[in-house]
Amino acid sequence: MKRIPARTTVTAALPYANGPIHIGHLAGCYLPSDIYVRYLRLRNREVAFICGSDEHGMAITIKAKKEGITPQEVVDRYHHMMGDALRSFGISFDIYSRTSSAKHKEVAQAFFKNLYDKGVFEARETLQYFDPEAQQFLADRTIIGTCPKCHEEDAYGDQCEKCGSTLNPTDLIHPRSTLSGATPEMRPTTNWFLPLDTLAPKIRAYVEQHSDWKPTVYGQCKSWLDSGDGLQPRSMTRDLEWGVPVPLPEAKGKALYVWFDAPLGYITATQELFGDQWEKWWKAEDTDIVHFIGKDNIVFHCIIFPAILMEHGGYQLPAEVPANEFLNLEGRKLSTSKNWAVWLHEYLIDFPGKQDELRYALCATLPEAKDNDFTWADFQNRVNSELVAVLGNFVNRVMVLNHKYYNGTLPALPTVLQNEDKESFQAISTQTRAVEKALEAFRFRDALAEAMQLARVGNKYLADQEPWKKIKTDEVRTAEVMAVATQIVAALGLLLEPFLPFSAAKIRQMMNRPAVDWESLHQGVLLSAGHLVGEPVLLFEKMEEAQMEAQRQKLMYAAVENASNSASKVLISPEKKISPLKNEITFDQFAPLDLRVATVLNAIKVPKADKLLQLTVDTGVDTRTILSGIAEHFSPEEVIGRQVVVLANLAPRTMRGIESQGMILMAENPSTGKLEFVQPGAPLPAGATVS
Ligand code: B3M
Ligand code: ZN
Repeated sequence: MKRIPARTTVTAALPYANGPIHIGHLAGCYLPSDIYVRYLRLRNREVAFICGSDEHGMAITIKAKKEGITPQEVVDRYHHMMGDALRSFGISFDIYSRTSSAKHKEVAQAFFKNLYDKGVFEARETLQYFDPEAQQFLADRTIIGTCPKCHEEDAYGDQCEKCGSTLNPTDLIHPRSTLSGATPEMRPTTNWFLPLDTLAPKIRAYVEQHSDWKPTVYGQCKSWLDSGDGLQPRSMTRDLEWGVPVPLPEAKGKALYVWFDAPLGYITATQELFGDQWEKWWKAEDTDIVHFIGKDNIVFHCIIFPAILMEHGGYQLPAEVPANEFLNLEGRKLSTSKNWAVWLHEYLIDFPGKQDELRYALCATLPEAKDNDFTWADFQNRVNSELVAVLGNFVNRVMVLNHKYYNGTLPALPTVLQNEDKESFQAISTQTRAVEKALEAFRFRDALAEAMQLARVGNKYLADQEPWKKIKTDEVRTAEVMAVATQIVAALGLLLEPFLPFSAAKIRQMMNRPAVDWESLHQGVLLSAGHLVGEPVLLFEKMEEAQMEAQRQKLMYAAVENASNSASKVLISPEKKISPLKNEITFDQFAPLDLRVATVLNAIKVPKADKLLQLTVDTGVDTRTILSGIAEHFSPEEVIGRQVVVLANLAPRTMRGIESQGMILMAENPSTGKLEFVQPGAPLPAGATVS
């Protein structure tokens, strides 16, 4: 048995304030942390739920540069938007703070000074890329160049997004600055490094105490520790204007590394929340610190942050780090830059008041052990066949019959329970235990399924007992059945609270029993005979196919529009190799060509054919397969969702055993030979003719 701590400090990763929140964020950490915190509160455990905006780091500087505004303006724009969106979905933070505050600067600088004064850091002079035009050192993300592995031309200094390799800026072939386009040069600079190599034994001892962490989390930590070179010193400062200034006179123009200051943001927020009562939330031995994050943040929360806390001393180290894997959307990686996302603020407009529907669908598909896919078809199915057909239907039938037969006054339970009554009634405590067990182990999908199981039990009980028939022959038994069924509804109003807070509140309102006293789930009877229930309210509505189709269309169009915007960089080349004009043709020779706008629905590589992609396209007239010799220029990922122009009446041709039914029009860059798509200037319905 795990110990029950006196209090739990729950944090959810501080989202970067450089864009709105999407469903990937929600599924990654905000929904699970909220479910967990709501549950702890229901068990009367002392808990603080801490979050805020991460307002430093390169992503924000880059965004500001792009838009010609200051980083502060960027974070001011998104900070409120993000906090509001999360709260609208019922994410019940006790505080949503931000790291650009004066208070946070104080906290982060004091932490740095503490470690500095103890001699923890190693000052190191290294050579860094410097942009001679912009007159500043370049962060990894502001240098792009050719990837040494896959030869993608726009790989970042820390990573190639095309092939996924982790890179150092010096690995790039032909590096260039994204600030000015200049070729960067190497200059010496001093930064302060956290010597993770010498701290490794302590970090290892800490990590190995937690072999009960989720296998994905523990495994990632172990592989960092056990990798060939082991842990390497990591710089905790950067040559950067935007950030918490390094509190040393010799460090002018330098800021704390964002991953030094961001986790300390949890501590700042706790101080803001509790004033001078904050310390026990981080320092008391009977406190558990639990970090909810996405898998890309594991190393920072399980290795670097604990190392910082250890070296500072006096702090508890994170007890649990229930990180999730990634959520995909309609088969593709969610991406802010590619605009492939479902944004929370847009969902709220398209589906007003339907936050629980999204919470439900996401919780049921959380990427707990591996990456998972969100699709609108699955969303619709979960809403219609689970929320509407099981939960909504059960609650509604009970409410309607209570009013019809008893004017809302609850009849008494049977004095002697029949077997079916017993089983259904006992399901309240059985399912409650199962939910508790799953939540304590951070298994949120299972927990939700166990809670829904109670609604299924209720539904089946009604279907078997058929009170609507029994009322004609046996009024006494009907009353007993309705009493049992109503107890189950009342239990659902508590049991579903962590997952579906809006609907659970409606159920409690219908039950005329607003309290959320979880422990009563173990005591059996929740409502006594004679209790007056409230009016029925609608819990869920069916999702129509057309609504789902509209969402898929919206996704496609947003991605297509985004792709055509970013394709507007024009390359100018000194030597143009323009091909000569072909022989003249007449209009009558041109007219038979059936050219159409089509949308690429899917793309895969053709096995053993380096150049070919097999595309599935919607031509408006039909969905067909086209083979296109573009595999050396585009990955399948880059092609899906694009609008293209196809020659639709070209005679089919079989290549590599696959019939190609048409041709995609491509333009060739005369100076580089790179192929580009010919696409409409604005999104058009598939099937639009080109002439
Ligand atoms: N802002 C990274 C992210 O949003 C980072 C988390 C900080 S948690 C202290 O993925
Ligand atoms: Zn690459």
